[in-house]
Amino acid sequence: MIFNPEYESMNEDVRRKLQFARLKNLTEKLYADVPFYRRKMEGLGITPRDVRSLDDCAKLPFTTKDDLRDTFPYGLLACPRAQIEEIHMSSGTTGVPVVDAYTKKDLDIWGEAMARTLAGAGGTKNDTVQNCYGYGLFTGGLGAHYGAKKLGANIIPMSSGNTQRQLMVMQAFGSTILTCTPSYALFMAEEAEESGINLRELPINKGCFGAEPWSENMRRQIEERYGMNAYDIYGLTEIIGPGVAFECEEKAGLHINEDLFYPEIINPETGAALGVGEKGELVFTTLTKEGTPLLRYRTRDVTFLERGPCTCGRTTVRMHRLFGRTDDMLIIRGVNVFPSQIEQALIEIEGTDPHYLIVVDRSPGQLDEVELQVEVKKEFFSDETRGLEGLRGKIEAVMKSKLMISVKVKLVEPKTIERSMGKSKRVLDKRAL
Ligand code: DLL
Repeated sequence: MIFNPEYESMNEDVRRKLQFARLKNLTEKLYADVPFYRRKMEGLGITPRDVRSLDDCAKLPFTTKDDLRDTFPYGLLACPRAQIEEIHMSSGTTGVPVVDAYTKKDLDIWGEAMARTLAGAGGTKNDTVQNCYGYGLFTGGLGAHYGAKKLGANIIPMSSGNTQRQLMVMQAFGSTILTCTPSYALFMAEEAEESGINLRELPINKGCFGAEPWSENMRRQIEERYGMNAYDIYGLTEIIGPGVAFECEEKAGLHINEDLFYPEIINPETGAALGVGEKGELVFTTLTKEGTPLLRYRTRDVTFLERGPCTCGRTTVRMHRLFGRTDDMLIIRGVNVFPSQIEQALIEIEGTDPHYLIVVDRSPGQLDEVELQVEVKKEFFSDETRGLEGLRGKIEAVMKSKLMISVKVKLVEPKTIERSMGKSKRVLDKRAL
């Protein structure tokens, strides 16, 4: 079901007109009310009058994480403090606190964006959403909560953690939609199996997972273990939280709510615009936000955009599932490696679980060394050592051929790599210490 066909299935020309009108309005407002943006525009020698078409967005200044750090906490506020109803914050992987301050209208739009997301997964008012994203400053919990409310679904506000209770509630209330990080979904499945609960027999049949990188392999595992359809959902605190983009039942890229968030892809080194289909850094301009609107925010997330009709009937541009982030790209002996590539390579190797940790260190001889700790499936681990040695060699060979770097593989027993109830940590870079 398309939650809001008027906007989600809009004719492209009409949408571009709407986006342009909103962009124009936004630049005027920021120029008039936010000294930070007026200074930035003046620095480039432009005023809102120079924005004469949607493509002129490329003339506007970027906003970076450093800008957010420098203006923390209220420097980017575009409305009087009294109009703010709710504040969220994330310190993300980089430790820079980013703030989103929402007015009433911003909260309404957030609910709408997340209702579209849940509907994208096939959710309706007849569903019961078990929401295990963390409630609090993190945007996941309340974002999914407002979306489920707007959809008219029944909502169970679990927050993350207390897995046995999650499983009890899932059985007792017959939850049908699960919302949490993909790693927590897998962790819950492991606990369920250990407690003798067959998730496939429960009504739970769809899930909206995001907030961290995950792979097709993890999707397959979640779908099999729960007997559900698992969908990728994307968002970030700075832009609104979850609700920026979501997969529909086709699972062929994430539809961006582009009437609300205008996307661009740029070359992260030069800032130059890249075309549809070209991989680069994702940039967003918030088109309707009142509290903390952002112009051309550099997300550091790497993907490409796809236009063209989707069989679901939505006309919005789609982004490919994230390849990684420009700032968690590892440079190992000069070779660029994303953790997601390592995970992707692991998929093809039978006997491994999608739980891994990449430990990077620098040996006394000044060469970077990578140890890849990989969990082995229970059946494999109880096998004779010869089988394990073979598996280790196989993984090392696959890494070498796919990533062009040598990796030392350490096979570890099932459940030894730390599990996460929220975002999981995949890289331990000891070189920075
Ligand atoms: O994680 C918002 C969110 C909550 C999204 C719940 C989806 C579900 P932040 O804490 O600000 O916000 O982290 C944002 O997380 O820039 C990405 O690098 C990463 N991220 C979010 N969704 C995905 C995804 C929330 N589906 C940062 N795949 C973003 C990969 C994701 N990475």
